[in-house]
Amino acid sequence: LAGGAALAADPPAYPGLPSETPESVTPATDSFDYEKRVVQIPMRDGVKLSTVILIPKGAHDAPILLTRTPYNAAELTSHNESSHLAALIQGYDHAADVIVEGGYIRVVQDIRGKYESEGDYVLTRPFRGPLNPTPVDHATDTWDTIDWLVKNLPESNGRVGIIGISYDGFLSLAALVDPHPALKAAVPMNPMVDGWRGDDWFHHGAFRQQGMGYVYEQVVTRKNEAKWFSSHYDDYDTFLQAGSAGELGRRRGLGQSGYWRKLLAHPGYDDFWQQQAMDKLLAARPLTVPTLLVHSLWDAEDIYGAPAVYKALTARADSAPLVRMAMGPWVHGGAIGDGSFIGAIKFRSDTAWEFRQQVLKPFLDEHLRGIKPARPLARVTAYETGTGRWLGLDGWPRGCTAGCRIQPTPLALQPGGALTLGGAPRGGDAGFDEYVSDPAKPVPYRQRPIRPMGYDEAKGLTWPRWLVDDQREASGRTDVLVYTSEVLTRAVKIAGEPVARLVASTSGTDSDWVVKLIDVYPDEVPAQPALGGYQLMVSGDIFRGRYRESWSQPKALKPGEPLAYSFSLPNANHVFLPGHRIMVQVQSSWFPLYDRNPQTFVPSIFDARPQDYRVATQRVYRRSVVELPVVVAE
Ligand code: PG9
Repeated sequence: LAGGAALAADPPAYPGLPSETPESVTPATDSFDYEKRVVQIPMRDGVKLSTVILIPKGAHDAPILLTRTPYNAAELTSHNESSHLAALIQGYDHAADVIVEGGYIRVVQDIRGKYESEGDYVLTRPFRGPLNPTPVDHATDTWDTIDWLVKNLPESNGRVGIIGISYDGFLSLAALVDPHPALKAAVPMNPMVDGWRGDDWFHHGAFRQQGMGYVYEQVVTRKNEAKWFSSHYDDYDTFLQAGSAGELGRRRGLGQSGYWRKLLAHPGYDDFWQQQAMDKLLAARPLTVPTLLVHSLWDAEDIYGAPAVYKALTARADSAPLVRMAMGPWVHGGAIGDGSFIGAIKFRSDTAWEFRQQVLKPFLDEHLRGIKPARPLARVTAYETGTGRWLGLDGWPRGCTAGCRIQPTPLALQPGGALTLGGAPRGGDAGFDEYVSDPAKPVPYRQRPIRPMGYDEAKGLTWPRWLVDDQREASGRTDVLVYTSEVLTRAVKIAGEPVARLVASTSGTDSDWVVKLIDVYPDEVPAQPALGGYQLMVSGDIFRGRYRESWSQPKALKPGEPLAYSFSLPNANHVFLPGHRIMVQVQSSWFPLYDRNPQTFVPSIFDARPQDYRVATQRVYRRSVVELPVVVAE
């Protein structure tokens, strides 16, 4: 013991064999093609935000490209340790090729309360107003940051762009609210826009419970050090065993997260959600900054956001001319990666590279570098899935540049699992198909075992691509209704949001309805055998029955009564090719991505007790249709 005490107070020195570790180390950066500066930028309330600035060596008159993030600026600016800027920024949240080719000064900042920045963190902090009584928000923080950058970077040309994916796409939208005059371009990619209607937290009121781990890690510590833990290899078991999302939250100590308490308090579409929906906020003011929205057609996280903002902004004559949108066949964030395939689905080319070179680069060149594009960028650049070609359109939704229009056309659910496009339902109004929805055996949303949300193919975390999973498993279940068309003899193109118009009853007092629109490949596809009979979902969504009459005031359903449900499915720009068939699947759970509806009306499904979960008999009536936005010649 005495020896140990001496050791602590007076560490031994061995002059004959001194330590090889210096007191501090200075990286040798002479060969680097960039200079890295890490600065603390003061905000108007005195809080300092940590900001990493990467300046190409020898830069002058260089434009600045800013990303604001809660995901660790230091890590996002060191994807690889390298003397080359391109390697450093190879990954989230960069379009490395465009940034390096354009000579941009790349700036990535920790938002307040995260990682090296001071201040408090509030997840998707609302704007100043009833939900945020402080003098600061993401609009003021972006303004203060840009002001500092243009005054303190002599290498810059004074023009700033903001870019980011998902949360950072939301932050790019936030920059548009009272923007700094030096902000000349914004590129919100897959932005989170409305957490209730169809982005991260709910879809039409059904809670996306696999995001609970995100809430925990993101909120309970500044540096995401406390980790959500697994209890089962298969998330299906984890969530089923816990019962309700509320109960799982209790078991994991999630109540320590302020954001979780907000989710529990706001299951419906109340002021909390409406007042922070970015499309609504941006529609209330003229847009003054050229904006390129980027949308992924198979976005597993924010499939609602970008087109909703496009719609809101273009509804204003003063904002519309400044808005552009690109939509591609990508997963969430896929526009910065390899866009030649998603899982088994291959495209004809690297669509993400094409977007970056032909849309993103000229857009940024024009607004940040003053280079006029060879030809003006189309209002909307949309990839047509099925055929595999890019279309330049003058708006969205549009079927073509000229000579066509969109005709809403009913896809009718017919007896015997038939499906017909156009024409009336057969078999009389009273006909229906029936299934039993058992909350003890909810329909898995993908093949089990179902791993958590995560982006690591090498570790089997394939969450981002689940929307292109083969739907064959589901179509074989007795609790999934399946309707299939004849083999198509001519192509059917859709552009826009399909609308599910169900007439359905439940024997319970609450119910979820999932509607999936599927492209069924030919029985055999010799060029890629695994695609023979593949059931590719091109659009699909869930609706929580209690919100049938009002999204903010849930109401019990009348048992056994055929009731009308109408809800939009995500945008598609797809051609069902000759030789393919169209399929619709209807089911009442999509588990464990969405929490189970107990099928008994309770005040909040977060608090449903085990005895509330009851088997229900579901009937889908013949009057039900999926209305397709079919493109027809004029
Ligand atoms: N979809 C993620 C997210 C955005 C906003 C809030 C919470 C989560 C993201 O990828 O950033």
